[in-house]
Amino acid sequence: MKGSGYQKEKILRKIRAANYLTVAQLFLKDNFLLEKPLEFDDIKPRLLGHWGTCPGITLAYNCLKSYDEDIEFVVGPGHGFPALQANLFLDGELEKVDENATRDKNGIAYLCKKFSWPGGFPSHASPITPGVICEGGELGYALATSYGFMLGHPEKTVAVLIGDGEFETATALASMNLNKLFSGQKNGNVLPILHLNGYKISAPTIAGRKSERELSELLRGFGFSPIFVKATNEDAELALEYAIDDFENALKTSYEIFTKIKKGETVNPPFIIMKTDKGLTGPEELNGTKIRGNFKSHQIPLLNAKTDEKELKILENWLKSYRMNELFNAEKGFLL
Ligand SMILES: Cc1ncc(C[n+]2csc(CCOP(=O)(O)OP(=O)(O)O)c2C)c(N)n1
Ligand SMILES: [Mg+2]
Repeated sequence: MKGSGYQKEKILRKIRAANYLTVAQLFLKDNFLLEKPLEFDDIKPRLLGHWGTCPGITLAYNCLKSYDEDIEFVVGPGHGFPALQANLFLDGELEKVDENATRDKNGIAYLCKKFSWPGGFPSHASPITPGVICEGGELGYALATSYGFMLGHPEKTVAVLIGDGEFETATALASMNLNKLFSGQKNGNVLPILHLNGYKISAPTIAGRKSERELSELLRGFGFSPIFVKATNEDAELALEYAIDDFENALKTSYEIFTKIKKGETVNPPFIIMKTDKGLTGPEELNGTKIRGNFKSHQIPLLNAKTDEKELKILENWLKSYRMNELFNAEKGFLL
């Protein structure tokens, strides 16, 4: 993907639209634009999919896409497919290969109805996802795939998102050594991005339990230059705003390093640590149990939204929090 310049307001709007469409894919079988109050009948009969990783995928996707360099994006957490799908839909990439994915009301309905549905789209990234070279799904291979991809292509840069759970797999950890085998001078640039959301399926991650110093020293030991991007403000929208600034600076620093490497200077390649709450922008808690920033946001945070009034209302407020009416209208389409 090739960027068109860093315009923070634009990135924030796109992130809101993508997060809305992510939640809509996970939950809705009707009333996709909330044109009337949300009802039990609008909710899918069987709720499945992964929410927690999605906002981080969308943050990384849009910061990389907006940077003025040609960057390939490999997504390790393929279980966050609804986020990838939402972004590919909004960018018109899906419509290029699927004539039903029009960027209008019908296309939105199609996207949501067909997510994780027989004969429709799978729940995870898959070979039918435009541009996918690593499905995710089975965690571990994203970093190795990225090193393989840039072999013999000094003109290429590949940014690779690695979940902090994936980072615990033997394959991902062993792949951390590949920067010692492949020269970034003769090959393309690999930019690993650790998505430090602190949790895997139902437990904290080891990287999440390390101090910043311990994690930085671990990465330095593997021969990388660690750079932090933080979406950690209590207020989710402010968290995203600050993270976008951090991301732009991290990419500038990364490219300065890549330029030095290309000139043959001895310098460790960059490694971004993107720290976010798991399930950022999602519901904060349910019945006294923390959801945002906890493993409870990993899959479907409101499992009883089809039968429980309170959960339905939380879902409706969650969807409304993205203010989709400012981002889309039926006549003009997306206003992004
Ligand atoms: C090899 C492998 N083991 C287990 C799983 C099951 N699994 C699916 S998602 C997940 C947690 C991933 O956590 P993380 O990488 O931190 O991603 P996050 O959802 O937190 O962004 C696991 C263990 C898998 N997909 N692949
Ligand atoms: Mg994680």
